[in-house]
Parts: sequence; C-alpha cells; structure tokens
Amino acid sequence: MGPITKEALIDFEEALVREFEQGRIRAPVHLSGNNEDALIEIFKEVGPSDWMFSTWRSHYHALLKGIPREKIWDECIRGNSITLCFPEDRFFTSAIVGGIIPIAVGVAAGVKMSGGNEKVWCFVGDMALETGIFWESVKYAHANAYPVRWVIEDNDFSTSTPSRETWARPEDDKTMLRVLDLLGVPYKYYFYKRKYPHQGIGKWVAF
Ligand SMILES: Cc1ncc(C[n+]2csc(CCOP(=O)(O)OP(=O)(O)O)c2C)c(N)n1
Ligand SMILES: [Mg+2]
Repeated sequence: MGPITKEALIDFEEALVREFEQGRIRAPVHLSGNNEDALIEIFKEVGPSDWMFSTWRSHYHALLKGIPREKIWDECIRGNSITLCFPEDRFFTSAIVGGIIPIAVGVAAGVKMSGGNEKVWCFVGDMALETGIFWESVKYAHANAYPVRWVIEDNDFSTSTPSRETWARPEDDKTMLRVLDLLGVPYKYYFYKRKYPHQGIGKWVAF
C-alpha cells in the first residue's frame, strides 16, 4: 500500500465534518483542509520509524504517518480528536500550546543516546514558535545535535488572534524563521491556509 492520497485525506475530513454537523462528536475537532499538498510534500521525508509530535490539529499528520484510517476515525468519534496519541505508531500530540515540544526533545535525546537513526518531527504553530519553551528547546536540541526536525505551520493566527500583531511585528514578518536560519536549525515551513475556523466546522451544531 502506497502513501495516503490527497483525495483520501479530504474524504476522511469531509466524513468527519458530516459526523460533527450531525452532533455526533461531542468534543472539539480541528481540521486541516486546504493544506493537503503542503503536508504531503513534508511527509515525503518522514521515515516509517520516525517519531511524530503534533498538536490539537493532527488528523492529517496521523494519516500521513501511515496510521490506519479506522483507528484515527474511532478516536475522533470518541471525542479524542484534540489529543490523538498512538504510542505503538510513535505518534503523540498535546493540546497544550508548547506542551509537546520538550517531550519531542527528550525523545530525540533518547534516540541519540541509543545510537538510533530515526528523526523526531515536531509540529509548531506560529504562536508556539514565539514561546519561550520553543526557543529553550531549540537551543538545547541544536547544541546537543539531537535529531529533531521542526515543522512550522504558520497561519498567522493563535485561535482568532493575529500572532504577529500580538508581538508588535509587521504582517508577513519572518524574524523567527531568520533566527532559526542563523542558528542553522533544520526545519520545514509552510503557510497554513484555513478552510475552517481554528476549531469546529464554522457552523453552530446542536447536541
Ligand atoms: C498553554 C495553552 N494556552 C492557550 C491554549 C489555547 N489555545 C489552543 S490552540 C491555540 C493557538 C496557538 O496558535 P498556534 O501555535 O499558531 O497554532 P495554530 O494556529 O496552528 O492552531 C491556543 C492559544 C492552550 N491550548 N494551551
Ligand atoms: Mg497559528
């Protein structure tokens, strides 16, 4: 079986939207629609034994990691979309902004210490990118040559608050990325185009 296709990602999300709309998922869902191409490209570099650390919005990440659709679907229906975790697939998330970052660094330390060659991928939003915990983690991981690959998902929002405005910087400002470049930290970046609001499907749902 080859990697999951763009169409399969969209089918999964659209089916989930229908469930949510019917009031059958009584918990938050965060959706990635519009960003299939960018994520497919990034996941071309992810190996089967690599570790993945993600956020509240991780359905596409889990599908692209190769985790079976039904397994992800069942968790979402149970209301666990926001905190998907599949340790047996080396896939972890946290809904705490920045919470997953030091955990990813710790796992990367373990990989290096045990002489493994897996990579540890860690997703960060543009607001998480601004946090102290991110920069402490980046400095520590980089100085110790831990095999972390940061993936920056930039939508210029933190829920409904414009991130750059919050930090008194101009629109499209790339200062944080320039600092990563200066340090020589490996990362992937894509501009995340919102199809849905931060959470939910953009409609009121009656439970
Ligand atoms: C410690 C903490 N503070 C606030 C929140 C509420 N919250 C959930 S997601 C989010 C947005 C974070 O923005 P960003 O890192 O850019 O992620 P994205 O836009 O990709 O969702 C916030 C503030 C939280 N989950 N955890
Ligand atoms: Mg954001």
